[in-house]
Amino acid sequence: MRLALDMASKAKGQTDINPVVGCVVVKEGRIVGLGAHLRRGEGHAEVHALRMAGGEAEGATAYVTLEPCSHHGRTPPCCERLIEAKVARVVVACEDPNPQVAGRGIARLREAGIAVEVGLLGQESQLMNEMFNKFIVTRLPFVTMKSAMTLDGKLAAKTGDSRYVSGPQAREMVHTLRHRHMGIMVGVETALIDDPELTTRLSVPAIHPIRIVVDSRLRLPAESRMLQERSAPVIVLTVESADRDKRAALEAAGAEVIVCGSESRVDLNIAMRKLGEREIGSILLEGGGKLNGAMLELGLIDKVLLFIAPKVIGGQAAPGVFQFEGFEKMAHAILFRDVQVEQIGGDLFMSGYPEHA
Ligand code: AOF
Ligand code: ZN
Repeated sequence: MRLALDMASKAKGQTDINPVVGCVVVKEGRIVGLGAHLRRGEGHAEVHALRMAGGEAEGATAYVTLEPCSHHGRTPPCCERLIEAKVARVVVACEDPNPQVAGRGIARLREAGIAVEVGLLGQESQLMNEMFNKFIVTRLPFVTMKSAMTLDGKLAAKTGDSRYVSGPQAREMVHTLRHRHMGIMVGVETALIDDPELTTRLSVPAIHPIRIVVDSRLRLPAESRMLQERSAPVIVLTVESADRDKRAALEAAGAEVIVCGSESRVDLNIAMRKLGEREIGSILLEGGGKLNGAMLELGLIDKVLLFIAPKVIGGQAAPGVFQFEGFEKMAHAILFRDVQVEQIGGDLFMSGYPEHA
């Protein structure tokens, strides 16, 4: 199961809205087949592993990191493949939350007389697919907020300068995070100040996320680097009353403009729903502070990753990492659960999940 999990985790970011899954087939103490799901629409982990095992699968044990599917999706059901291959036993790390599966795969295997055990390294498997687990049930993207701040909670200096808050190791990690999310989202102010490309730049080729800009008044210039750099689509989220000429100019430059509500500001709840409808299953939120604050206040952030640089920049006008109206009592603060801390290069790295009331 450890090997199956390791194989699956290497495919993080490349399976679209599908989960990452690994499978190892073992017969009489030897590994006879290995497989991982590598791309949506292509073979599931079990199919690859069973093909490798061939006739050896008969009487063998299959270790799978996710419940074998029971439905006809883009590919046929894996539980039927396991039954046909006559495996004797299937060890499953965790159930598939997909409402089309949700226990039916396990039940089908047992019906066919196969011994099934569930739960081995289950928590690890669940964590590995936390984005899939949310999207497949809610059809809303899993939002990971990533930011780098100083010890005094600032994203940038009072002049707006932010190159760089964190060190090189932290910045390299950000590109791996971009590879692992389907979309990357920023507020228009960040786009105006930094003019970022928002692509994935690693020392090896990687996948670029769809770029998403929250821009109620369509201030994003059609000449921005994001629109010049065509390696991934650009979506601009705006409101009904946005200027028609600006909209036409952005569309001519290649952006897709999506209307999210009729108020003066983009309705972020509508935005998440519409992005989910486009099957954007995960979003890396890269600020700035106002968008971070608004998303947090609305309970739209699932996970926060924060690099904390051991430095102080000061300045009343220097932007803070979460900007919103705020609460009156410390007792009302938004809490984070399952907090973990480590050191990345010279920076502190914290991850946690905001608790929504
Ligand atoms: C498995 N093994 O390796 C994966 C599973 O459209 P499809 O046919 O690819 O089906 C996608 C669904 O199948 C996905 O939402 C999830 O429930 C399950 N993924 N199941 O048995 C695999 N990737
Ligand atoms: Zn399957």
